[in-house]
Amino acid sequence: MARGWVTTVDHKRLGLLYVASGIAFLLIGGIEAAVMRWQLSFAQSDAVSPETFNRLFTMHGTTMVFLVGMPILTGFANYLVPLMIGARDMAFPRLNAFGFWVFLFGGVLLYFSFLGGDGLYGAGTAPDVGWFAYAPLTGKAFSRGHSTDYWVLGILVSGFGTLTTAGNLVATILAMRCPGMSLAKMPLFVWLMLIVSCMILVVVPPLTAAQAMLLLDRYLGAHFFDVGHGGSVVLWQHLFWFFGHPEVYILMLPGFAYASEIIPVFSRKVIFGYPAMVGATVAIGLVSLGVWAHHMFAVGLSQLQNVFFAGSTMAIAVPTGIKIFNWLGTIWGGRLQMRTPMLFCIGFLFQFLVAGLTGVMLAAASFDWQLTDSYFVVAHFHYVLVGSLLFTIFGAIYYWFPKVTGRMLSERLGRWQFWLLVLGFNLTFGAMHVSGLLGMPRRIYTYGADRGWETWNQISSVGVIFQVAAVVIFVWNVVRSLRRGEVAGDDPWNAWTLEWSTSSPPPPYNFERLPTVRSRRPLWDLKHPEDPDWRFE
Ligand code: HEM
Ligand SMILES: [Cu+2]
Repeated sequence: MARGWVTTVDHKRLGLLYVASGIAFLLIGGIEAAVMRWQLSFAQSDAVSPETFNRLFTMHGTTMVFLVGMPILTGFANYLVPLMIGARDMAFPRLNAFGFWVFLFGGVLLYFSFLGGDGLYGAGTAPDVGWFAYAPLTGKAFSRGHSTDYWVLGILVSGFGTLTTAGNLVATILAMRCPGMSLAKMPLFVWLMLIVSCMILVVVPPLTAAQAMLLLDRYLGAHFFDVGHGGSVVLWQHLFWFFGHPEVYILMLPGFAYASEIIPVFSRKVIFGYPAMVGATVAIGLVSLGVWAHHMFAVGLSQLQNVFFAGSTMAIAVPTGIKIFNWLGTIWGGRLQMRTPMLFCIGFLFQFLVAGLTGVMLAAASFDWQLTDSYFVVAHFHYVLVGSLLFTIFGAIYYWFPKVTGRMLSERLGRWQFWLLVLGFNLTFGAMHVSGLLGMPRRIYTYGADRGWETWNQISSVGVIFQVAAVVIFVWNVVRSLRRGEVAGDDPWNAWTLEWSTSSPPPPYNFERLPTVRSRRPLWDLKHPEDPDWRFE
């Protein structure tokens, strides 16, 4: 039984292994966040030492981005893309398995840092340089032990797995579609996974190259980032953020994909503006490669450079706005069914709007000069990564859980989870905007009682309690539903993409006979051959 999961090359099983690993790392990253929030709840607190706090935010940020966001998007893509395009598996099943185990090995290696090494300050040698590991902090002069090496090797190795799977997805989507499924008939989910995979293939190698340069600096006497010998610390920032900013879209676009599949089904309408949605995604993919230095407005780039990157960053709001407009256009006039997947998408729409607006504010270099490295920025990216991404991930789990397991998750528990998460999330990160505007810098392990930040930090920490309760209800809902959830049947939501044409769970070979597709709603065509021109139910 267990052996089957270790040796599997089946895309569905590998998809589930990715998602399960991502959720396990989410719980670990969540515990790290809760400990930080406990430390920051009171002024002058010494619940944890400054060194440990540095390791906590470094591991939290690194885990959430590389070991939560990445595997969960890869897992959903792995499970759903072959089913949605009418294929039996990915183009390269063995490479797919290789990709997963290499990814997991990288993640475990990163966490081995807590146990290994020189143990200078209690928490082993977990990395303490922040998730973007700026030079010269990462040089041997300031990072003597192996903590930074674990950060470099853990991400480099897991990144290799991510790269192979991205290549596999591109090959699968371009070469494995069933008869009749032209690019213009692909589900939006598949389009977004194609663009995300292309972005991964473009931006992960520069990060890998920068990490190799850092190892050469640390062990073979190179000077890439060593200003004393003609190197440049700003070079690291350019290389890291050339990866880092597209990375946040690599994380967020799958969330857009989940919403673009869920919102139409629960509005009983087709998506508004399919071509514009595809176009906007391509635009986001391209423009996001040209905004990276908005993370470096305070580094001392030239006026012209700052103006260019401020402009390009504001420009990305246009295609993103088109997407929000099209989701609202889909909901407008629809017969809404407020089931849990839809609730999470509605929550996403509101919180993503807040994230987008503060993003546009921070794109103005002069405004960013006041707030860069403050809790206003921490609030902004958590409205993206938690308020938007995590909400769409929960929506996606509630939507596709019946297909994967054959059982429904409890709607009642789902609603409790949703409303507790909305309350907790907005308390935690809403209050952080104020702490930031009041001047609280990020990455400080404590602060003076005279700063006026304590109340806002306590509101943030109380919010975490509600978030923890929501996650506990989620875990209980999954465990309970796996055993005695309502039987789902093949197509519980009356949807129209091909994964719902298979049994729940799908058979190992996916399709007895490969389907033939003649529209963007292949399952609807099968269910309603008499009504080829269906638009509204
Ligand atoms: C769910 C509850 C969460 C809470 C309470 C939380 C809390 C925090 C806190 C307190 C910090 C440290 C801020 C500082 O000292 O600078 C932080 C940093 C960060 N968080 Fe979260 N976080 C949560 C979820 C997430 C998620 C889901 C993601 C990404 C998917 C994420 C990504 C990050 C990143 C990238 C950093 C920056 C780390 C650094 O400065 O190196 N967080 N978070
Ligand atoms: Cu950015």
